[in-house]
Amino acid sequence: MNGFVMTLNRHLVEQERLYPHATGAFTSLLSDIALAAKVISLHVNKAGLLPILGATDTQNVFGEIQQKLDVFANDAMIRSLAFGGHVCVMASEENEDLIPVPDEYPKGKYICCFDPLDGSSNIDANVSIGTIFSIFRRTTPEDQPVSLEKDVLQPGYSQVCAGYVIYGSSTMLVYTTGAGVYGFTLDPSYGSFILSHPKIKIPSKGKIYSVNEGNFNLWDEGVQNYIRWVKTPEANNGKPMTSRYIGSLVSDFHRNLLKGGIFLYPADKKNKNGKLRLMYEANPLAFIVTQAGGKASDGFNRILDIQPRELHQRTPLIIGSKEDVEIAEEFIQGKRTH
Ligand code: P6P
Repeated sequence: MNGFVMTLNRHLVEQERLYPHATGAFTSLLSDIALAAKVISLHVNKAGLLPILGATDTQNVFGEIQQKLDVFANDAMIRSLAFGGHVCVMASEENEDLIPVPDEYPKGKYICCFDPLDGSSNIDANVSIGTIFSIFRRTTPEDQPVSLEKDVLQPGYSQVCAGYVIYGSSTMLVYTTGAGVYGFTLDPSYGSFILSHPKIKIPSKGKIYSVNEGNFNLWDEGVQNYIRWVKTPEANNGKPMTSRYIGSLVSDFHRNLLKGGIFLYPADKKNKNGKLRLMYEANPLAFIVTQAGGKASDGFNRILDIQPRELHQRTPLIIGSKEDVEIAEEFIQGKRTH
């Protein structure tokens, strides 16, 4: 039909119709996240003009100086999710403890874990940044208090939805509910996310490797051997692979999702469990890449199979094209050295 655009809301309603017993709560929850994304996008894109640049004098749970914009983004996510009334608790990279839903709002059956503005150290340099989110369904009865262990610390394979928003040359929202990966681009003239990338599939083998090579001397030998190998003609049909590293997880991941390739943040002598967080970085991206035909592991185990022990748990992350991840795993596991 002329003039018909598939907006995120229309797509969600279309997906909801596939489930006769759906109540619409999930559709509304995703819309709450999309609203927060639009608010954050507006501020990210005006960061240079609004008194919102630069660091605050507060630190997050990791002792990282909070950029004003990530405090704003965190508040935007919390307010939109709490008001929407579809979550029973929230977890954010910026908050040490679980975030309860204020008593004045209804509580729903979902849990949302999120990194409100990943890569925020790049804000002042105008580098693309992103919001990452992961949604679980609560497992305990609604008349009982929410349980950190049973409701929140669920393994990645229990996610009912995962997605990210990338604030770049355009603002895109990419998500999966386990029935494929869909990408929507924000059209400011509509104020809506429009379906631009239906059924995203990651190439089985890529030409790009993405890692912070400044950590080379801190890595285990297996990782060092793999990064030596990617520079040999054997790695990419007679040529070395190409190095691309933005230093913003959502940007590096999104590029590889569309073009193919591998992103690594391995454990090292400085970060013994890696730097990235399981619950709101590795798990959601692992769900997405798996749905797109790729793979995500810590070098030994599927990310989605890891049983979380604590909210802000870190994990090594090897993620991207299936063949690339499997080759990297062989090196990391010592099964090959060249
Ligand atoms: P490094 C940004 O600070 C972040 O959390 C991710 O977005 C990014 O992939 C990683 O850290 C970059 O870390 O140590 O290479 O600067």
